[in-house]
Amino acid sequence: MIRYLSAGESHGRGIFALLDGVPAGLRLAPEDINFWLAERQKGYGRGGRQRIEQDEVDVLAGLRAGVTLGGPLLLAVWNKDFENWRDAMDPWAESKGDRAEKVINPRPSHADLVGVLKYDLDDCRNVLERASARETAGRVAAGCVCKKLLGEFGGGVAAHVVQIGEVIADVDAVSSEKIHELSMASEVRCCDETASKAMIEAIKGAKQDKDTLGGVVEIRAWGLPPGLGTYTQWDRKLDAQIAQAMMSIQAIKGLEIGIGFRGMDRRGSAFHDEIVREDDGSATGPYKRTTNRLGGTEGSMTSGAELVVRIAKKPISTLMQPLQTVNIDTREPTEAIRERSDTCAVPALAIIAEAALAIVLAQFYAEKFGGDSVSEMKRNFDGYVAAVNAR
Ligand code: EPS
Repeated sequence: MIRYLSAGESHGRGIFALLDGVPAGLRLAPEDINFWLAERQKGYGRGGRQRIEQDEVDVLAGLRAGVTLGGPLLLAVWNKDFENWRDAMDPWAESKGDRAEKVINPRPSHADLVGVLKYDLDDCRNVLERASARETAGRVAAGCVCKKLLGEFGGGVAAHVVQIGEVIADVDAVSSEKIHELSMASEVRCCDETASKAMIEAIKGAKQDKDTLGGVVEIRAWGLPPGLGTYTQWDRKLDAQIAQAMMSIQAIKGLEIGIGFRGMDRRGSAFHDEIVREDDGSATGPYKRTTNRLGGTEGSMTSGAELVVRIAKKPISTLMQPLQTVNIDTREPTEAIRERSDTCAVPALAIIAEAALAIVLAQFYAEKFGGDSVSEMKRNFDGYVAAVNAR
């Protein structure tokens, strides 16, 4: 079973990802991870922090000569900004007890307020450091390992931005294999050129107005055999695990699989995907669908069709025109803290969500095909695909 856990604060020493259960024999190169870490830092609408960081992975355990050993992988992404925050964030330094240094004006919509109540803290910094989306650097590092594993079985994952604020892209005709190429040519990671320009204008406008913007990202995965996941138990359902992975990304407020909410004005006859048989011997099996409104899952298992997931990210809660809040010391009304932040981080979400989906899919591959070594998994995968194609 592949498990992902992370540790680390936004301005602490670094972000650490523990990826347990990766099979032995998976070949990795630094660029498999570093390329995507750098991509995560890009995107129009990012703030000053990304000029400080140059994220790179440091593999602390589980890898020898570029090949996984089968033990836990421990991945570190060191925070360069820690040096600027050493006084505030050093694990051993005496707290100065300086009231002015404490964050006591929680931001509406952030974890700040509920976090101090839940953990009995008197400083929102103790919450916001861990609640920060900086954690997603760890998720991307771990997700890149999982993407490499999927690649061993012909599986691919790609994500792109389909909405920022009021601007909605026209991307239904974009083939999944083209998503990386097209979205990387766009500063907002959107495959629709016209929409890209409008999105950039929208972000500029929001920044000028000291405001922030959210949006929607679509993630697609292809080359998946039918039958990953199960209908037999609630916590092993693929749809449920996808939702868990996606909704645990900071600031995500909505998710749909396939046409989801957008399809609810249709009758069943215009919604369900009809079944045909095409004997092409591929890993996705001989039974195809004439449409893909269900987004690649039936009964919470992959159907062999492309997996299509959309997630909605709310606008960032740190505003340069602060919203009303309450000072947790004086209990008086005040303005929320105004920390340096991003205007829009939806382009980065594409990279993060792609990685997060790869982790879930790798978990289900390991579950179905046995997870000790890549070679064993391949034998099991090939046997299963042959059996499915014989049906
Ligand atoms: C974040 C606040 C900002 C973002 C950060 C997430 O950080 P800072 O307070 O240092 O400016 O830049 O995202 C990252 C650091 C990152 O690497 O993605 C937050 O509060 O969630």
